[in-house]
Amino acid sequence: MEDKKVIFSGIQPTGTFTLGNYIGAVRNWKPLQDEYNCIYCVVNMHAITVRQEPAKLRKNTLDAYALLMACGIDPEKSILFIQSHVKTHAELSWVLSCATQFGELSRMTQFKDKSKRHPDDINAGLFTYPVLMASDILAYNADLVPVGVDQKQHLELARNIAQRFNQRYGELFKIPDAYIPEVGAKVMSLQEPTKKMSKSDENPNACILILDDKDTIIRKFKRAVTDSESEICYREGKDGINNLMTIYSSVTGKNFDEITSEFAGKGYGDFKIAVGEAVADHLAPIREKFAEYSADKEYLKKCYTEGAEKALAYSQRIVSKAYRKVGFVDIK
Ligand code: AQP
Repeated sequence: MEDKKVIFSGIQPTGTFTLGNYIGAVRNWKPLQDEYNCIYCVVNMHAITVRQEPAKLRKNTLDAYALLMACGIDPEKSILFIQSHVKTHAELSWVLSCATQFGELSRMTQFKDKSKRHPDDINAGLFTYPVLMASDILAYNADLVPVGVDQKQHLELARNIAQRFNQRYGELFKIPDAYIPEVGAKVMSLQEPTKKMSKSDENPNACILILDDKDTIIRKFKRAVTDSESEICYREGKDGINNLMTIYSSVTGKNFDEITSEFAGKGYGDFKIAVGEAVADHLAPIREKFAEYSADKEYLKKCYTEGAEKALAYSQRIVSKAYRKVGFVDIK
């Protein structure tokens, strides 16, 4: 790979990506491919921190891979792979977990949220999830990590782990920076706009999936929870409208003042339909490309096999150094 800065990011195959995953993270991955060495991953090992049905996980993983390609990730330009194909992630994760404190992991809000949502399965993997995420990033010595704002806390922990390792054993890891978009870093649920939009939300009207058809998208936006006022402007307390403005701004490129002028004198109903149409039109080409890529199983297999080979070769160098630094004996 050329001597450019390195980007790493991943997405869980826990279902079809939401508009939140797309606006907050994945849409930003494509333009970065020209300027950086990009390494993108379907993080299926993270997905099993919440119970998954094996056949569904397998399908969701391949769909997520095809969806990333449909979102413009080019496996010729970037390293695009499936996490469980590359053993270095789990290997480094063990080493880094011995450089992570129980107290640090206990403070992670995602752990607290997911433990509440799955009280019958608060497994150790859910607790150590951020260590595996740190390994994903540090195994490639990534400079930048494009994520939604909800992942900022995990990224800060990855930085702390890297610093601690370097202090203990000598310089090895780069300290990665977050790359968070200005607009759309957190897309909220359409039904509870104080909560983030999430793939695993049980209410299907709460999130737009990027493979939803136009009618479904418009119907969900029409049902979006707003407030009892009528003015379309971005203001504290107007969580529902703020969220719709954020989404509309992300897909049209218009700023909040322009949106307020465009809809002056119009009602929430008109605005919701306009947002729905803009989103549906924006996502239509992704749906078409997804149908193409997911139908060509041989091509997909070739891409993820080559992606895994490149990812392994790349990360092996760094993980071997980490093994040596902690005092593990070389085999050759
Ligand atoms: N609502 C959101 N707004 C902005 N960005 C978001 N991301 C997720 N939700 C939003 C970003 O999407 C990337 C991939 O996320 P993930 O699949 O690794 O896990 P997640 O953050 O836990 O996403 P979900 O949709 O909420 O999945 P489930 O329901 O399975 O837990 C990340 O960069 C994230 O910031």
